Amino acid sequence: MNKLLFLVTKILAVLVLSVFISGLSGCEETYENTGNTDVVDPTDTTDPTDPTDPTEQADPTEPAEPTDTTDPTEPTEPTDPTEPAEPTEPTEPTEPEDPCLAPDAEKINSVIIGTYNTHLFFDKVCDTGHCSSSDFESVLSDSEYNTKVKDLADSVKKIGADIILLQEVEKDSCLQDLFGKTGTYEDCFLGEKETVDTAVMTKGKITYKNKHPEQIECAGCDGGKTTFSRAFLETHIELGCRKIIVFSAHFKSKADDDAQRRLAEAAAAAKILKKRAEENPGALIVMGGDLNDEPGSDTLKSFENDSAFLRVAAELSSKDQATYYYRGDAIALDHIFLVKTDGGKYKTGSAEVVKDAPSYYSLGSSDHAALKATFEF
Ligand SMILES: [Ca+2]
Repeated sequence: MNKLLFLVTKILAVLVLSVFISGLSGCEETYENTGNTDVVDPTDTTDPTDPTDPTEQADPTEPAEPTDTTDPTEPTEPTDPTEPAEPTEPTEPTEPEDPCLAPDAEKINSVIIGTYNTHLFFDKVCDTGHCSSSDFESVLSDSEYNTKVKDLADSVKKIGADIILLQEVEKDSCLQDLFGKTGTYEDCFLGEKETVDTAVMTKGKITYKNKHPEQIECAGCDGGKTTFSRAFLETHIELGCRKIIVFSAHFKSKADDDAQRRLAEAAAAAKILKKRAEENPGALIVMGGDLNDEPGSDTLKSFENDSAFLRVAAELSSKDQATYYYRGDAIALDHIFLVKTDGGKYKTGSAEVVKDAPSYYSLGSSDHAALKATFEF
């Protein structure tokens, strides 16, 4: 009985071992045939690597069948007309639009324009090489320069213009310091040409600048030509959805006089202003500055005798027009002219000389008073 039990146990052990050995062989084949989980018959003698074998299940190098998991019912159809190819085109919507072109754009109804001769607004460097007390250029100490900048900023704030036209500014750094100290403007430009120059500070944005360095007609000059003595500074300004063209002028001084040149400057300026009005009938066009001559003079007649222009201070008494005190007389040397267009008009009664006191004809550290006026659209 024990012998029989031993024999049966032995036969079973042989069978188990046989099954175990054939199992090991199947793992190898299954591994080689990646993706095919069928159990390989251990008795099958067919070479699994033979590609001609019709019983071959899956070539591991053939990716088509097992890797294709695309579900044909998935909504990846690209021909759907509702699938928007349009929104990917960003050029149209991102194009910057001028907000002033919108029907409900807020436009300003009026603007204040002023002019102010800053009086020899020099810095701390001797740029001409001639800076003695008898020379034109002076050199300021640190504290003198800081005082000058602060004083001019106070004066400019007192004038309270949206656009201020300046004269006698030496350098762009001077203008930048005044611009920063004043703190109420958004753009500025210096018409650099001579030792001291014309400039503009404005709210809004300057879109065009022209210093007018060109030759101008001068009947009384040698060769019949001359130039503006300082830049006849033209700037185009966008402010409150309005187009405003301003000119800052500083004609030839009567000290070391050259009346012919001053006359030529006035005639050339009038010509340029009328041309701009033709080209920009919808713009407000204003010229202001130190024209170094009085109402009724030959210089001023270039504008006063032409119906294209309006001298805004003409409605004031001669005393109230005065911006300068010269040898016992209060005289008007600083002027603002409107160039008549459909783009804007002078607000009657708004012209005002800004000065330190009624009996004074100057403002702050300058030897000139300022002039300002309001224009309506
Ligand atoms: Ca200097």
